[in-house]
Amino acid sequence: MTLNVLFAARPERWESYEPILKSEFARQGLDVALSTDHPPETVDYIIYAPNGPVQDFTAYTRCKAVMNLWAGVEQIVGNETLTQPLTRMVEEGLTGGMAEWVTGHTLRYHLEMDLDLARKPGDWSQHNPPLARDRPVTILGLGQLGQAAGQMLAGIGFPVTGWSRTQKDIEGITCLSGDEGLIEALKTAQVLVLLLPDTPATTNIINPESLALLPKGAVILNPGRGPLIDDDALLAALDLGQVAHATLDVFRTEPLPEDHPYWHHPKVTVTPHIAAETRPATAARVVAENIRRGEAGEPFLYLVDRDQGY
Ligand code: NDP
Ligand code: OXD
Repeated sequence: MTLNVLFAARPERWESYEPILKSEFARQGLDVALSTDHPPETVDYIIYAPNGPVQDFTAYTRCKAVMNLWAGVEQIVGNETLTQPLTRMVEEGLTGGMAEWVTGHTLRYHLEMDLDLARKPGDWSQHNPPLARDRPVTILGLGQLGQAAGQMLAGIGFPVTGWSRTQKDIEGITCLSGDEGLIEALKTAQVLVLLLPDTPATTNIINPESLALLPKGAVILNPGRGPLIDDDALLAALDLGQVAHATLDVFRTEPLPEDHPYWHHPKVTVTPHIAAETRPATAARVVAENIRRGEAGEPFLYLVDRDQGY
């Protein structure tokens, strides 16, 4: 029987996804009619993006699963019209891209690259940053992305501590959990990376109290989600020098409004939610595998835990 699969991401994504999805469906032996406009009651699976056209799932009465092309699910996890299983995106392009972004921005601070980029002709002043082994990095969130970033950083010598809700055991990373673990993780963080999901439990986890625990002059990288940070508290910590610099990729409001203080703050680098992108070629494989699983009665990969919110 032909399966109707609805592509409900932004229309401009269709061109890059259509051919690769079709070839992955064929590779899995799936007979699929892929479209951006199947009538709702005929749809078997939805390929979804938070900024796409479908936000009310009520009419999709035959749908067996909604597959998010994004890793983050905060915009859909509480959607009461969604009663079907919800999966999120885990794929090697997204994971690799995030590990590279985190490593690149960590190295920027670690090597004090800004000093050399701003160097004027004739300025021979030398600076000698410590070796990576003397620059502890902490990652809040040890999921798919936090682990990959942590392992890349550990691979080039940084002592990496990670913190998660449940206790982990990951080679090369000192793993902590719980309230005491968070305090310990923050106290050593010369570079603090936020790779937590946006849930009620993680909102404003970076606040006046947690910022005060960081070593003076710590650097913050936030490729996770904007609400992890109490923005006023971060701005105050930057002004005091408690935090030396913050590179922020995600914000409470996106695009970041033009008059937001982050745009103009000398100690803030803004990147426009580009830390990691889902790559169609590798994402299509995951989507096709999940439809195959759905049809075979096997458990879906990367199911979202609706109670935990991620
Ligand atoms: P995962 O779900 O794999 O990992 C989430 C991690 O956060 C897990 O280690 C989890 O703990 C931990 N966590 C969740 N809640 C808590 C809590 N209350 N206390 C302590 N730890 C907690 O997610 P990913 O690694 O795939 O992605 C992380 C986030 O990155 C996404 O949710 C998204 O917001 C963001 N993202 C940003 C992108 C960008 O371009 N800027 C691109 C892609 C994702 P446990 O392991 O115990 O479950
Ligand atoms: C994601 C993102 O969640 O791009 O995948 O932020």
